[in-house]
Amino acid sequence: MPMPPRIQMRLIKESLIGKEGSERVRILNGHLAALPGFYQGPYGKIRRWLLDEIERSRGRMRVRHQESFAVPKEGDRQVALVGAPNAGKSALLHALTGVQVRVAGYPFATLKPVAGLAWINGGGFQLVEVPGIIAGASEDRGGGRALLGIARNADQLLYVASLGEPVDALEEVLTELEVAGIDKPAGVCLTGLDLPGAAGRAEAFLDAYPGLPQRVCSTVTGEGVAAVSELLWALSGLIRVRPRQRGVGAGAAGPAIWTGEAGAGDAAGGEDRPFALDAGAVVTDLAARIHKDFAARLRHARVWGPSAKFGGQTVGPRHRLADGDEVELVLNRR
Ligand SMILES: Nc1nc2c(ncn2[C@@H]2O[C@H](COP(=O)(O)OP(=O)(O)OP(=O)(O)O)[C@@H](O)[C@H]2O)c(=O)[nH]1
Ligand SMILES: [Mg+2]
Repeated sequence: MPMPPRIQMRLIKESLIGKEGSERVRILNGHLAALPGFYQGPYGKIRRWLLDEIERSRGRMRVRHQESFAVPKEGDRQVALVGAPNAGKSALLHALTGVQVRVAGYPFATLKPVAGLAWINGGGFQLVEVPGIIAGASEDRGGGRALLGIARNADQLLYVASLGEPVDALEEVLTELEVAGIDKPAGVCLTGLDLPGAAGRAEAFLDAYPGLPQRVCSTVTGEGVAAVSELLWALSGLIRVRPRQRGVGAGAAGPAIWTGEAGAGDAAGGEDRPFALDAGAVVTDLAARIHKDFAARLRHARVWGPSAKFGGQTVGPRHRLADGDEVELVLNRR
């Protein structure tokens, strides 16, 4: 004689209190086996709930049992997108990189890190969505240690918070990273600029976190997304250097002059595509970046821009470049 469904559901829930992981799944499977074989009505409902709960418990197990989520680095900088559940991290990742991810109006839609590559001013930024950080993450709550490990491994952080969520949601996340001792160049992206009352709410965030550079955007309309890219660039400390355009090529007898024509080097994508280099980079670093042979063939360079004393100054391979420079490389012929 089966129990009334409501009582059965209550007993099932009671039996699950404090049970996690494989033990929880085992108990759920036990209930499933003991359930009267109705697929409709109240017992059908319990059956579906049990099946869903098994799925959810397995999902949480995958997160918890993963010791490390290290994402191999690509590009010039790896950026961890860190925030509370439902902050808009996936939507932002999609807006910045075009990568297809699950965007959903419920928390914990993302359970594993997801990465995408964004090109900003000629620099490759690998954005990694860290699944939602909850209070207690630094003590491994919700598999928090592995999640925080992603942020620890990244070069810079972008905190993500929604203008539709309480201002405190971000506070919890910041606290967990602080407790975990993670300190990187960081900024904040507030999503939901299209929501009613967003401007006023953005001010409340600004007041609450004055120490962090903040940008607001809408992943729905795209407004403000470009400014978020610029923030990532500013946090990176990279400099951008352009190949100098020339009207005429070098004579066949003279040295080869690289002016950035498409096809001149493996990495030269277009006519005046900038190259992103680490601050402190010298002319040889630029040459090596453009083509693997160029550093060895480099004779000297001519520079226009902030690092040059005058436009077209001839400089040696060890000349230190600056953001906004234009450079012409003079190479020995092969
Ligand atoms: N109106 C509006 N909604 C947004 C914006 N950005 C994200 N959302 C919505 O916010 C919800 C959560 O977005 P997600 O990108 O899935 O959030 P998440 O931080 O990845 O969430 P988890 O992976 O579950 O931690 C979804 O319903 C999105 O459609 C925005 O700029 N404007
Ligand atoms: Mg997500």
